[in-house]
Amino acid sequence: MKSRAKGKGKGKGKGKGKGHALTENNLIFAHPASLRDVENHYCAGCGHGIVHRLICEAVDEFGIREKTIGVAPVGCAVLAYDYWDFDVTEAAHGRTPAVATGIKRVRPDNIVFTYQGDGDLAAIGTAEIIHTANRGENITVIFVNNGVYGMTGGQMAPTTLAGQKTATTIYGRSLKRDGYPIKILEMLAVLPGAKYLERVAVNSAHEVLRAKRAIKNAFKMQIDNKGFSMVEVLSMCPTYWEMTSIQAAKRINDEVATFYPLGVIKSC
Ligand SMILES: Cc1ncc(C[n+]2csc(CCOP(=O)(O)OP(=O)(O)O)c2C)c(N)n1
Ligand code: SF4
Ligand SMILES: [Mg+2]
Repeated sequence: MKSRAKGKGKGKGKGKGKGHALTENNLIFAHPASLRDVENHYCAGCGHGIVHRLICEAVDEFGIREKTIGVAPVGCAVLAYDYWDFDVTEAAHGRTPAVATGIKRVRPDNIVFTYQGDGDLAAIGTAEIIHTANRGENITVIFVNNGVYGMTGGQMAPTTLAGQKTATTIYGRSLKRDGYPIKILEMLAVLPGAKYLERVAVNSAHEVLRAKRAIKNAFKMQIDNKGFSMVEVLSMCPTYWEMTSIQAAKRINDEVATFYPLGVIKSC
């Protein structure tokens, strides 16, 4: 995530002014103003950095940097606040939707989003995501599904595919022993409070563009006060999939997206 901008200011706001809106000076690609110029701590081929950037592009393009508040998770993205040059707070594991609810209710004019992994959202935070969606909170959830607990060593997550080997399923996930992988968006779709649900991936340039469009759609729902919006991003964890970056990107197409279909699950 090193940019071509000079300097390596770590302090909040030090990166200000280095970035440009994508349309400025006829630029078609530039470092987003909301993305701070810091060293990337993610593994090579990890999807988190791409998703971080897409959020920054959306924030910049909507011109909402001064009123955006992110809620960072526990997981590999625990340091998300280091990358974003807007307000970010941290929540206990799985509780980001509850924290975001509180912030949005007190400050309804702010744009509030959570950033969560699949362990965070679909395991320890199951109750929070269901009730937040069910209440129809006007927040946006960015859900990064990489099928494992990356931060703690690659254990099975609720989203781990049948047969997938992880640190805690060394012979592969057994449906009989471990149950079925959870399709969170399809589960939330039955709740009237959930207004916009889309699943995307970040394993190719084409999918990244679609992911950006979905993230922008989700933020727009909130800007227009339409209620709960969520984007699930199928993301690579080459380290705990024990693959090269290229193999991991291919696995999204070959295996992950065949179980978790891409596209809009619900929009109203
Ligand atoms: C209350 C609590 N329980 C357990 C943990 C340990 N823990 C930290 S991150 C994590 C899983 C994170 O996985 P995921 O949300 O999928 O994020 P990833 O690292 O894969 O992006 C767990 C179980 C914790 N920090 N706090
Ligand atoms: S362990 Fe996986 S999710 Fe965590 S930074 Fe590395 S590749 Fe990304
Ligand atoms: Mg994960």
